[in-house]
Amino acid sequence: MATSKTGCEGCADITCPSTKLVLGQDIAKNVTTAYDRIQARGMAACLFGSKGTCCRNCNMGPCQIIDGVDDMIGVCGATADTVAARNFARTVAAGAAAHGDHAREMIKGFIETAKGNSPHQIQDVEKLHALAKVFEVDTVDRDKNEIALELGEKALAEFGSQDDTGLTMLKRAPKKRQELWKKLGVEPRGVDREVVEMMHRTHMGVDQEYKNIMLQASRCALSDGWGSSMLSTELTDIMFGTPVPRRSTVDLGVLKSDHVNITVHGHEPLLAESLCIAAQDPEMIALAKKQGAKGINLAGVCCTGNEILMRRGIPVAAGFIQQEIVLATGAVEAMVVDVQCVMQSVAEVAKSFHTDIITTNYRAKMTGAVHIQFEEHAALNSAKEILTHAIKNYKKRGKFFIPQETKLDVVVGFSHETINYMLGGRFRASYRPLNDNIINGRIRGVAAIVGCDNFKLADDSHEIIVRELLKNNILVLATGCAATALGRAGLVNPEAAKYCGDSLREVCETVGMPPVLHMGSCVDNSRLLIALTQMVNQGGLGEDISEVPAIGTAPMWMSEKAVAIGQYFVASGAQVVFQDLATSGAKAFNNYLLEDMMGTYGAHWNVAKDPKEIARIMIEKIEAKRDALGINKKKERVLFDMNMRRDLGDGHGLTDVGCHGPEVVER
Ligand code: NFS
Repeated sequence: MATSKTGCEGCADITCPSTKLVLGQDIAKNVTTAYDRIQARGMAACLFGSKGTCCRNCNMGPCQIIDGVDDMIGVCGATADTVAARNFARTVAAGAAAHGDHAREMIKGFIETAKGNSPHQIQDVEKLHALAKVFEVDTVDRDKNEIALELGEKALAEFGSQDDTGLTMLKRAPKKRQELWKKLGVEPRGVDREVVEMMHRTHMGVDQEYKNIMLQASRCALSDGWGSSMLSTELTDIMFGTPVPRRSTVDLGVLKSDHVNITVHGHEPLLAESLCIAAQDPEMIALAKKQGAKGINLAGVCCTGNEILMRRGIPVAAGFIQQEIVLATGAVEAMVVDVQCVMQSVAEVAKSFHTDIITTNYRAKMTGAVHIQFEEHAALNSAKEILTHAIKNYKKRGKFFIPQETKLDVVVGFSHETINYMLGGRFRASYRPLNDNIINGRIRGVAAIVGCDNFKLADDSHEIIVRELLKNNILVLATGCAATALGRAGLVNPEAAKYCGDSLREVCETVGMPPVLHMGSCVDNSRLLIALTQMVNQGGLGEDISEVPAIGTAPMWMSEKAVAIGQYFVASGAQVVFQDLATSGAKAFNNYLLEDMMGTYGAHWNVAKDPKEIARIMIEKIEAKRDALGINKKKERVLFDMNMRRDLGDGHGLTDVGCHGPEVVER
């Protein structure tokens, strides 16, 4: 039964006001949520499973391994290190497969759009041309759809590629990183191939050396970050528009009492974008009015929410941990879902209300849900059929409760392109000002806070980490449900500059930007790879991502995708901090992840549970990078007037945050 949880081992207190408000209502008293289930389970997690040493890869076992105990190795002789590495690598493969399958659908939709078979248009022609150049697609005297078709086909070919030349996007990485990948033999060759090889190598009796297993895990993860995820982000931007800063709102208060509320939950923006178009159709609006509603209110949940938030400013009602809570309001006519991060329990919660869960993808059905297949070839018709079903539920709505006061303003839409303009201005669009602000110490470094939320840590963990980072003048880039949680905490808008240390606050206030830049969904973590590369290419912060004062965290990771992301960050040279990893039962392998990987990639994994400790590690690592770059040395402070600034030439030594008066510059 719904409770305002008071804590149990294995999960944490609810601090989120909107969650507490909803669960405190009478209408929610028969609702069972993940909080209740965790409380009921207590600390029942299997020690072998949580430490990574349970092997189920053949039928001689399952074998539960104890590292260092001779008769507690696998029946086949597999050691704790081999088993934990195989389990970890399979997690990476599953995460990469999820991103890969999502990307494939997006590219197929992109091709249909180029052929004129969808309700969408190629919108960002500038980005289309930029990407065509990367893929060596001729753009001269060609129509945008012709270019898009060839680009889409080349992108799709990356999935089934069998040659060994490496994925096309790898060449966007810093030169030094590309050389390292080549030397290590971890350049991904085909998106699908790396997942298949990972599954093969972790099959019983194949790869039994943990470092070698991890080379393929890196290759598989890189095929996600620099392959499928990046393809998905870029082609989605071209088709639906590259995000630009815009205002919107987040949290349960975005639901409307007098509208048909439809939440869109999952990941693939083809469905969500089609629903957005259909919801504006006069025929659909008229139907809603006929049912007594004032209109149709679409609201996002999880990453599909982030996709339409970034590009259309559609509000996000909830992140991962609130997917049951949004239904417990009793105010949702339908939750439309596609793939990934949809808890099976939503069908059960919906039973207490008039709400329908509508599954839309043949790959993801659910007992108790209504299935309406979303047909790409007839996207608008499918979207209307789904909306019609939802609208007709409006009349059945009973008692409901919307915590109206929990609706937070956010400014979102920071693609890696936007950062150029945001800090560089229209005439000097580049990463130069960001680099200069890092070099002069106004911004100490960049922290990416990404991934899920999870019931294992307190629901304000993201907020606690970010407040510490901001106080220490670290600029935060956020994606996924982490970004939604930070939005709920009021940190994703320019007014949050007041929580920053003096120098970061000065930069944010001058530019008018939030200190937490929302960069999109989880596939959009690929934007972070490009942003880091731009920082390297701009100069002054080293020659490789591993030298940039930057670090990532997925403090409340839940999904296997997060581990794939963590591994592609590390293999790209960026350190990461996670709340835990299922590897601690294998000493040598665990040590390899947490320390020795540094020697291979210039980055390694870190683990810490306490949010303040996570922040401390991040700050410490960023300062260590600054020390290594030699930019932490005290510099002479000189008052520069405009002429002196001009003499320095374009960009060099300038802290171009938009001010035009004399300024103190360090040199
Ligand atoms: Ni990412 Fe998105 Fe959220 Fe985590 Fe799930 S929605 S792709 S995996 S839970 S951020």
